Amino acid sequence: MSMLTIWTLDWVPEGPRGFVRDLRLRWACEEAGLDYEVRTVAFDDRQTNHLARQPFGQVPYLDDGPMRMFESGAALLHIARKSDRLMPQEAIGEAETLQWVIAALNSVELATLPWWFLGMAGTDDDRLTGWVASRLDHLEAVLRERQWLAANQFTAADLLMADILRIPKVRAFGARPATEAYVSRITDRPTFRKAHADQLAFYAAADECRSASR
Ligand SMILES: N[C@@H](CCC(=O)N[C@@H](CS)C(=O)NCC(=O)O)C(=O)O
Repeated sequence: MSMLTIWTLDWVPEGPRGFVRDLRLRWACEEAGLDYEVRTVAFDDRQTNHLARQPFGQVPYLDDGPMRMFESGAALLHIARKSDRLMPQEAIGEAETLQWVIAALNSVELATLPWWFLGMAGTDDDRLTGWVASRLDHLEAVLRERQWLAANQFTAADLLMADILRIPKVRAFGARPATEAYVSRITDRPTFRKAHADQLAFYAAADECRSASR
């Protein structure tokens, strides 16, 4: 099996550290027990320096032998297909996992990300806040009834949903005990802790390179 290569930015400011989405892929590889390396593209001219690989000038993107992918959700599913620790191989479990991966991206992050972004810019919008509250309340009702989203086991869907929900502003928004227990349980996994620590260490080392070269 070829070594997976996860591409990310060679440096980012403090704010996004621990949240750059290469973490989703590092974490998935850790869960699946797959070998991977992390390679970088320059932060400084990121808008244009890798458009051939990621048409929006973003990261992460993934190489798997001759295969090239962008979008963290797509790359996560690609990795997940390699291991039943992330995606059950039987049809119903696989369908449930796919469904909840798309729900995480398209029903939860679709609301939380612009809400977070507008909040950072100081232009909160009450309608958006209400929409986020509604999505999180519905999810809370689901998580009150079960430990995992799909197939009665931890899957790529939990990895992704927890990664979306662990954003501090989302986590602090209202009391949703089942959701909080879910996020805590999942981010307590040694695989998450390793991927997270590795990303922080990677950018700490990048600070040193950057200050030495300036
Ligand atoms: N939908 C994309 C979003 C990727 C994304 O937001 N990447 C951020 C890092 S986590 C980025 O590259 N930001 C730099 C920029 O947009 O200039 C995915 O999930 O892969």
